[in-house]
Amino acid sequence: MKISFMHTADLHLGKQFKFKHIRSPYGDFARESLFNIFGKMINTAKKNKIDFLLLSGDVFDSPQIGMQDLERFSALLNRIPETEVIILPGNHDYYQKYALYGLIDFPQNVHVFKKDTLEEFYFSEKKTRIFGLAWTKDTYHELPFSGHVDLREEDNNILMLHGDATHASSELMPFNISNFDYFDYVALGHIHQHQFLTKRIAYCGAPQPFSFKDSGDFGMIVGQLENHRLETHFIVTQTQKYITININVTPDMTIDDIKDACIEAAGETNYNQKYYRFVLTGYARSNMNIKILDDLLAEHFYYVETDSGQLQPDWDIDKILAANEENVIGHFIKTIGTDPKDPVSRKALYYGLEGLMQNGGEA
Ligand SMILES: [Mn+2]
Repeated sequence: MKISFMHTADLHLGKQFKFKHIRSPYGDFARESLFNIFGKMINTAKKNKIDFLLLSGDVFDSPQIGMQDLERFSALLNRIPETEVIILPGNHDYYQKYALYGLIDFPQNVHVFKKDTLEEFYFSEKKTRIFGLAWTKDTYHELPFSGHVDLREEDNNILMLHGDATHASSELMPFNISNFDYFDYVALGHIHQHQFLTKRIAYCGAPQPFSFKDSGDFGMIVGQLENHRLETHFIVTQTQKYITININVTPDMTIDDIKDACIEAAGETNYNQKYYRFVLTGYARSNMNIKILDDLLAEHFYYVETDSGQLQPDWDIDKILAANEENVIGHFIKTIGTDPKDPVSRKALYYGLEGLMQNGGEA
């Protein structure tokens, strides 16, 4: 029997985002974007008459998700009565007796794994068995499942797991995927970067990047199964992007020059929903108030922050000359002059010194 499915995980609905710009509304926007993407997924499921929506854990950022968020979530699932929705609790939203999402009445098409031993939901009309086990506490040193199930040839057999297939010593439910390669499809959650570990075993990844640590594409996996033949596609769903750019500062640059360098390096015309971080390295003139750079850039970007932690103050040329009187560095300074007036010579002095000092001069 032919079936279709959508596989997503790690939505972290309700997540509290923390940005360096704490007075800003960005956290609210980012949190709302997760519901927005989930709403679009629901529309996609409806339009394409998807048979199964697999939610492989960390759907909620915590088991204490608020009632309003939970009702929004439930109402969205209510829009796709023809799609069977399978929820696997992960480490962030592990199942507890008093977890709100375990107490509310979900629509009939919603099925939640609630035990940390292998359970299954069987959909006889679609000849499909979906196996999984819930997190019911926050740490698992091993998967509480041997890996063996007797499968029937006539069924579609899907396994859902939330845990770490990449680190055997993980406390977040490590497992060895080679134990599960006899399933038609294994829908994994937990790692936010999507990856196909084999043709049939995949992390769908988070639908949206969450911080500057997240690079690459974020989306979901859609698939079809028929007579154990599997076809899958990764679909990008992200609406936001985090971009980190290094800017090399030299002492000849004014604050406006640095601002322009940042804008030029970004090289985009549409900044909406893009989070920029500029990491400044090199040497700034000693009288520069770098703190105002954030404000100068703020007019230009949707979100911007700067990291000037690695930025060094400009050198005291006279002091360097005194300490390097007899070597090539001193000779270089004397050739160009300690305080050249024309910009080209100034640049030559700073760039040349940067190279020479890296090779062991005394500052
Ligand atoms: Mn997780």
